[in-house]
Amino acid sequence: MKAGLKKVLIANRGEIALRVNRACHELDIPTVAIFSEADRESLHVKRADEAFCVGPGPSARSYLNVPNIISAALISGADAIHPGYGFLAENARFAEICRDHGIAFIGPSPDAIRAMGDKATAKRIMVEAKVPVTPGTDIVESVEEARAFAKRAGYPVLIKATAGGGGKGMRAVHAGQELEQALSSASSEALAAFGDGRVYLEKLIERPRHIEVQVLADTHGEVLILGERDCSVQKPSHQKLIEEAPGPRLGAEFRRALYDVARDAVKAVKYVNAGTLEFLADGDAFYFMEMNTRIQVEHPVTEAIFDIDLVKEQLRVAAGERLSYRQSDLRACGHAIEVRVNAEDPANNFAPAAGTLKTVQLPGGPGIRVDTHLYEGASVPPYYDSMLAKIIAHGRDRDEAIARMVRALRETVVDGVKTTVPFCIEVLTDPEFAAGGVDIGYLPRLLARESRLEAAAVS
Ligand code: MV4
Repeated sequence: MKAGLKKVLIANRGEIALRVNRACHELDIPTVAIFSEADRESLHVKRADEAFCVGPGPSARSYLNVPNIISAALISGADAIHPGYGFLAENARFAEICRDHGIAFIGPSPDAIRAMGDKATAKRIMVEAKVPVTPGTDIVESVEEARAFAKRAGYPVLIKATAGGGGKGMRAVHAGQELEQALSSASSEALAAFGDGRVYLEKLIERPRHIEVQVLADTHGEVLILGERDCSVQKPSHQKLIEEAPGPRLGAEFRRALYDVARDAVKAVKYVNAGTLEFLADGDAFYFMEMNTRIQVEHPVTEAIFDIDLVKEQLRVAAGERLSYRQSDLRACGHAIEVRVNAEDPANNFAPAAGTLKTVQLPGGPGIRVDTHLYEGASVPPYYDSMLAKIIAHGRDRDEAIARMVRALRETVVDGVKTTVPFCIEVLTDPEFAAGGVDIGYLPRLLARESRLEAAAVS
């Protein structure tokens, strides 16, 4: 079935640009790539039907260069832009500019992006929709207000920047005497990073899991809940390293409640296209954290267990068509795990590494999907994020998915830069991970344990 889009400009690079290109070509839609001067030789440029250079290496001058990207769309006659993730994907103003130029932004409305981008506003909307949120305040205007909440809720509390998300501008506060200083430093950090220093407070949930729900909605009122992913294995910098679907060791009751809430949330935001609701899970309770208004890096684990192509559905929705599934058509099957292969050194705080790739041997075989722009001889420019590949393992159950992933990681050879592959093998073969249901402190604890062992070995 052909989605009613004439031509799609892909406003991104790397594996996600290739991912979008594949969905377009399966639907017979011609594609336009954009690239920076550092990406001339990239696969996403070769695979697209046309390509435009939009500026020099640094993202600010190329992949974030709105006038050049819009010009490329207009010159090529593209009637839609897929933003991928990162870059302009959650920029409400960019979505508006697309619309004002008669170009469909493949994502939700500018209003939904804007509302969810402001974390305090998002929470307010969710409270209104009876979605459970972490006990907390709206924007705090004074230290007294913050102190009153902390007294009521009890320490520890967490200061969050409303313009933040993903952990930027966050401060945990364990006692009253730290509060004033933490408020002012969180606020200055947020002001410097986002141009918005407004902060709010929440009760700090200790040792939660990160559980997120994939949703998909069309312009005809159909809402699909595509299960959950557990993304608790995150680096101390809040970047995800390993994600899986379904979430291990969650009860049927928990899931039912979570999906009901997710449906209410989607309707409250009048959300259209693909999105993700992030929750903190604490035992039987869960609390809305934020909503990501884009396709996410880890979407393939959901695709694996539901046997669905989320990006093709995004294209259909953007063309005003109906989703090709109903909720009753969808049944999760088996278990999927994704590992991010990053050009970074886990032993050195995951410091990113740039360079030229020598040997590249990617895994395959039963249950393995590899999404990557890597090839032998490719350069890894210093300008962009360090993700080189995603390996996704699907099995009948979690044990089979883990066994397939470990086997696939052992097949993987990437020479020329340090990668996260050996470290991910360690995690996947760790009995604590194998047991399932680790919390967000798991990876930082593992790293601390390893650096202690390291220190003991050299002393
Ligand atoms: C929290 C929390 C504990 N309690 N909120 C991290 C990024 C941003 N999305 C919100 N985050 C957190 N919010 C309350 N009230 C702990 C985190 C958090 C976290 C959440 C998910 C995955 C990894 C994390 C690592 C550190 C902190």
